[in-house]
Amino acid sequence: MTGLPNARLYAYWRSSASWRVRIALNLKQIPFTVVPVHLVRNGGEQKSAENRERNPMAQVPTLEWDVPGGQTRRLTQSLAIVQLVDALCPGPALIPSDPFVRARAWEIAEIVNSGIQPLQNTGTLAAVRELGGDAAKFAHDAIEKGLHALERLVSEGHESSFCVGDAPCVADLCVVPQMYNARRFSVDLTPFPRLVAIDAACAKLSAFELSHPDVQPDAEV
Ligand SMILES: N[C@@H](CCC(=O)N[C@@H](CS)C(=O)NCC(=O)O)C(=O)O
Repeated sequence: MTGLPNARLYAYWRSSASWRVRIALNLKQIPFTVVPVHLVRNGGEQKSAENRERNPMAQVPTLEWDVPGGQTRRLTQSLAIVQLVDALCPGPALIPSDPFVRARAWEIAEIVNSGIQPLQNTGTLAAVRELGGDAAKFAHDAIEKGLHALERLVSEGHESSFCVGDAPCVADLCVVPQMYNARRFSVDLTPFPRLVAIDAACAKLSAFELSHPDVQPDAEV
C-alpha cells in the first residue's frame, strides 16, 4: 500500500510540469496510471469542462488518488504535488533536509517553475503569436536567460553530479525537463556545461528514463 493508492496522473507526454511529477513518482516507486490530456488536439483538451473541473488553471498535471471511505483526492501544481509525494511516500528524499541546501533547491526549482516555463508554455506562446510576436524567439530568449542563472547556481561550491547534492532532488526534477525544452527551442547549450552534465547524470537513472516523454503512452515520436 503506497501513500497514494490507485494514483492517476492527468498529463501530456511533452509537458515539462507533468514530467516533473512522473520523475517524483518513479523515484519513490509509486505505481500510477497516466491519463493523457492532449494539449493541442481539439483546440486543447486541457480547456475541456472535465479538465477544468479537475484543474482550476485548465492545465496539466493533475494527480488524483483514492482515500479510505471511497473518496478521491486531487492536487494540481507540480511542485505542490512533489511536496506531497515526498511527505507521504517512503523512498529517497526529494527535498533536501539541510535548510540552506533545501532553500537553494527551491531557488533553482522556482527559476524554472516561475521564471522560465510559464514564458514558454503553449498558452503563452499562442498569445505571443496572436499579438504578432515571434513565439519561437520569445521562448528561446526566456530559456537562455534562465539557463544562465541556473548554470551559475549549480556551479557554486560543489562538484556533485546533481543540482545541489549527491542525489536528484526537486531542483533536478525541474532542470531536466527544462533542458529538453531548451533543445526543442534550439538554445545553444555550450555556455551551460554543468547543466548539460547534470542532465546527462539524471538521464542514466531508471526513474528518469521511465519518465521521459518519448516512452509515455501518448508519445508522438
Ligand atoms: N505551475 C504549473 C504549470 C502547469 C503548466 O504550465 N502546464 C502546461 C504544460 S507544461 C499546460 O497545461 N499548458 C497548456 C495551457 O496552459 O493551455 C505546474 O507546475 O503544474
